[in-house]
Amino acid sequence: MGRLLTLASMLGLSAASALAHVGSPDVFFEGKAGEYRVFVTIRTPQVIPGVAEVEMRFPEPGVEQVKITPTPLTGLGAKFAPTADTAVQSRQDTQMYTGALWMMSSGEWQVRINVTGQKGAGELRVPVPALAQKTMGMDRTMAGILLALMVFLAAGIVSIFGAASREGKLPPGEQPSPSNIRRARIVMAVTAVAVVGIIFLGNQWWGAEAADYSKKIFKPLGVKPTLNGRFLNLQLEHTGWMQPAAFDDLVPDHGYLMHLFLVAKPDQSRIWHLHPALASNGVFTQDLGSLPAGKYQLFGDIVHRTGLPETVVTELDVPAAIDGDLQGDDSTNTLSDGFKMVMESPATVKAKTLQVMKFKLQDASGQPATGMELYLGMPAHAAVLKNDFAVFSHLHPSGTVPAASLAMAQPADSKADPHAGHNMTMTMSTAELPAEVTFPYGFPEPGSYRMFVQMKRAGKVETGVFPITVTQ
Ligand SMILES: [Cu+2]
Repeated sequence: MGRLLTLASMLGLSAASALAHVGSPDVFFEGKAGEYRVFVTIRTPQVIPGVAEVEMRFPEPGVEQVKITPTPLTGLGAKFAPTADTAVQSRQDTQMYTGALWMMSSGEWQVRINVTGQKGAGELRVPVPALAQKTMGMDRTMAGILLALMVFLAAGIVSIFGAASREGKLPPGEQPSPSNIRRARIVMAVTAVAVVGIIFLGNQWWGAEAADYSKKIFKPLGVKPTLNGRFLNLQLEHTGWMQPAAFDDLVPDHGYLMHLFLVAKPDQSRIWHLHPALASNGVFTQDLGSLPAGKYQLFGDIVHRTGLPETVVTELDVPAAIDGDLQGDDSTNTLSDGFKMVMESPATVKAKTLQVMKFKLQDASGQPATGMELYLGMPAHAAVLKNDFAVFSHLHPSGTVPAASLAMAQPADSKADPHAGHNMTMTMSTAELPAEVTFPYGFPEPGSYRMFVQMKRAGKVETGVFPITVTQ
C-alpha cells in the first residue's frame, strides 16, 4: 500500500534552488516600447512548461492596444515568433494591461511587447529566465480519491474475470459446480497478479518520468572559495543541470564576466562590489586588498552565452585580517565631502508589488549633486539583500534584467545599444547625468531588507545603505 501511495504522490518532490537574483525570480523592468514608457512585471513560472504572468503599466496615456509574444531569447526559436496574444486592459486602472504566456522549455526567454496607440507603434523586448524550480505536488485529497478509485477498479476487474469464468456459461438459476469455483479462483489469482504487474509497471513509468523531470529542475552552478594570502580564488563547480563540460560559455555583463558582492556576516554592515578576473577555465581570482577577519557571504553574478543569468552563492571565512592596499568599492555609509544619499521612496513597502525605489545624491548644502558619472556604463547599481541572506538581487535603473541579456534580446539588424531599456538616453552619458535614480523592483517576501545603492560622482563611487521593511 505504501508503494501505491508513492505512486499517487510521486510528484511531491521538491528541490531547493537559487536562481539569478537569489530568492527573487520575477522580472521587473522599466523601458520604452517606441514612444511609450512602460513598467513591466513578469511573474515567472515555477514549472516548465508553465505560464508566465505579464503586467504592463504605462504611466502616460495614449496606448490603444498591447500585444505580447513569448520566444526563446536566442536561436531559431527567436526568429519564428508565435501569434501574439492581446493583453487585457484592466478595468480599475486603464493604463494597466495584463496577459499570460506559455513558456515551453527551460532557458532564457523573452517577452516581446508590441504597443500601438496615439504615438504610433513600438516594441520592447524583455528577457526572462524560464526555469523549472520545482515539481508540482499532487493535492492530498485528489491523491486519496485516485488511490481509492484504483483499488476499486483493480478489485472490480479481478471479480469480473472471476465471475465470468465461474458462471458465465451457466444457465440461469443453476449453482456453479465445485470445479467451476476452483477454476474461477485460479482465474482470479492470475488476474490479480496481472493487475498488480500492470500497476507496478505504471509506477515504474511514472517514477522514470518524474526522475527525468527532476533532472530539468534548475540547479545553479556551485562555487568553492579558497584564500591564498590576499587573493581569493573562486572555482565554479558543476551541479549537473544543463551545464556545458567547460565553463567557457560566460559573457561579460557591463564589461565584467563576474560581478561579485561580498557582504560581511551576520550584520551586513559592509558590502564590496568586486570584479574578479578569469584566471583559467572556471576559476576566478580577486585581490582582496585589506579585509577584516570574519565571515562573508559571496554572491557572484554571471551571464551565460544563452543570455541566462545566474548567481553563485557561497560563504567565505577569513580567519585573520588581510592587510594590503584597499581594493574594490569599500562601502560604508559615510560619503565624502559631506555628500549625502537620500531615499525618496517610503521605507516600508508591500511584498510582491512593483515599487519604484527613488534615490538622490545631495551635496553638503542639500542641493542635487553635480558631476555625476556613469559607473560601469550605468547611472547606478543597487544590491537588495534580505537580513537572513535568503534574498539577493542586483538591480539597475532599468530593473532586474542584466545588460548582457538585454543586448541579446535586441533584433540583430538593430543598432540598439544595450542600455536602450534605461529610462534615460545615452546622450546623457556625455551631457549632465541627473543626481537622481529610480529602480523598479518587487520585494519577493516580507521581512527586513537592506538596499545598497551605488552612484559615481567626480571619479568616486558613493554607496548609500538603506533599511527597508517589507510587509505582507
Ligand atoms: Cu550593476
